[in-house]
Amino acid sequence: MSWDVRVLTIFPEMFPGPLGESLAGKAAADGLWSLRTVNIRDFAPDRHATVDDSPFGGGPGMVMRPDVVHAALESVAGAPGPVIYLTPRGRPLDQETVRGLARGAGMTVLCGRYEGVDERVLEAHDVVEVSLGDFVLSGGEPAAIALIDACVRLLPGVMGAEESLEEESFQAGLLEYPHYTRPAEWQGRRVPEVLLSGHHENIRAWRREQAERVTRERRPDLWARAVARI
Ligand code: 9WO
Repeated sequence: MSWDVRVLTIFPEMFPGPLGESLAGKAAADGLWSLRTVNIRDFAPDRHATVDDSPFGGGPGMVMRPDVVHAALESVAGAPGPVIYLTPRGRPLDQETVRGLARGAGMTVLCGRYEGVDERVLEAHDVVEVSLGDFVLSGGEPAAIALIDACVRLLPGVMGAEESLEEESFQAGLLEYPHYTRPAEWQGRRVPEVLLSGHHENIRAWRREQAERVTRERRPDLWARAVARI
């Protein structure tokens, strides 16, 4: 069973982009997931393939037309999984949501441009609005690539060693501990002795402490949630 993504965009050339390389690219070649782009412009009724119009009420910029976006969404009707619209207005994405999406059959990702999509088409299609953070891009496409990447790496068979995912659940809700590789001394900076000791229990404890320290210092919001869970 394959995990299938549809991406609705006026820039289909942006895909697969980074998703054609590395882990995700190999997983697609192995048939573990698939990506189909739908060019929203193909659904514009007029000769000039207009997808946007000026906002009612005035103001700057342009809005994606509901009829055109609706026709593009209708072309993938019945496909499994939610329709996700990537926007700074959306619910902040977290790893739990990513896990839920990866466990499902796939998703449809709607990429907006300009000032966004006419609100009525989002309502009519039960679109789920998702944000990757408090910043504004020029369009949803780079966010779509990030979201798909986060899901694909969790699909069964994608990460060769399941160890990495086990480690991830051990660290659940915490930020990464510091990593080191050879040489043991680089530009006068030593790797923490415990990591050279071969004492696996101490190493595990040290990494846990470090993950907790980094989380406490940098993300008090995550730390409060982690403490509540312990
Ligand atoms: C554009 C704009 C221009 C003037 C005043 C306000 C404005 N808001 C926007 C805007 O939010 N445009 C979005 C561009 C419309 C939806 C697609 N775009 C987008 C998605 N930008 N940033 C994202 C995004 C998606 C997920 N996580 C973070 C950012």
